Amino acid sequence: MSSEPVLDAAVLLEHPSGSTVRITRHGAQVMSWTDAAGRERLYLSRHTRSGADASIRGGVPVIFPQFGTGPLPKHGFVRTRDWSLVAHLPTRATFRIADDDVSRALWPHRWTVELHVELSDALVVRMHVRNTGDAQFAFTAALHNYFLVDDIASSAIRGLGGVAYHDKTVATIAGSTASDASELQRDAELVIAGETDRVYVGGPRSVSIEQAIDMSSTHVAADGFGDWVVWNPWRDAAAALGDMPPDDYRRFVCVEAGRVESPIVLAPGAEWTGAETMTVA
Ligand code: TA6
Repeated sequence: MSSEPVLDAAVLLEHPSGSTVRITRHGAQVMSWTDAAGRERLYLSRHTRSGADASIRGGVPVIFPQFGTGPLPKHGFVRTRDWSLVAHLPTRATFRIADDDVSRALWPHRWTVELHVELSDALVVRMHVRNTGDAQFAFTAALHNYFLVDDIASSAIRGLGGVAYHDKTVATIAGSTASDASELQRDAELVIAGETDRVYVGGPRSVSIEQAIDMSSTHVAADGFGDWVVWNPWRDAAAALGDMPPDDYRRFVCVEAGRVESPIVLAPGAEWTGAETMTVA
């Protein structure tokens, strides 16, 4: 465990407005985004694991080619690999990873994933997946954003009212599958007050975390993904994670742009792009 995770080695982007972004080559993971007022907008656990096979607890993990659990390692394998930095300018950077012997032993496909990160008035994260082989494949994906909040009790997620979701906590408790648990969010705002693990199927283009930091809100608009995931482990599940201080469940909420419900199918040579644009208001 490290108390000062891999920030030192990170790629730094700086915008004239004063906002900054730090990204590590490990997982091509955005780990910090400060706004023009100098306020951090992303959560990063000070107990995150680091090292060759670790997944970093916080920031923006890149999930590919499997969201959640299944035949592959949970949330796929690119979040635990080192990516190549292929471009780095003051306000943007591009990272790339491709199949290799290790990935093909798990998943026998040929592919590249590029992650473009660009800082302007917004933070834009764009994920391109290309099928470089001669057979089609299917995958799920997400940008697993950990948004920092001053206090989970006084922030709220707006935008998912009227959207159907699968409640993965019910699935866990009842021993049923997630697809058994279809619910509809009736309220315009979701205030997290206990363990929450939901996959919203479809939904709006943008969602906001109201009163996230200093009464300001964090907005995230997604293109190409289609689904949203909202996760907070709350007290007991956070303690069980082992890489998060006990009370930190109060300091973040994951609001993730994902393609979870219906996998993307890519023909040989085809490409898919999923993007998100994050702003402060
Ligand atoms: O995106 C929500 C989720 O799939 C939850 O079910 C929870 O397990 C979380 O991701 C974190 O997963 P991790 O493997 O990073 O501990």
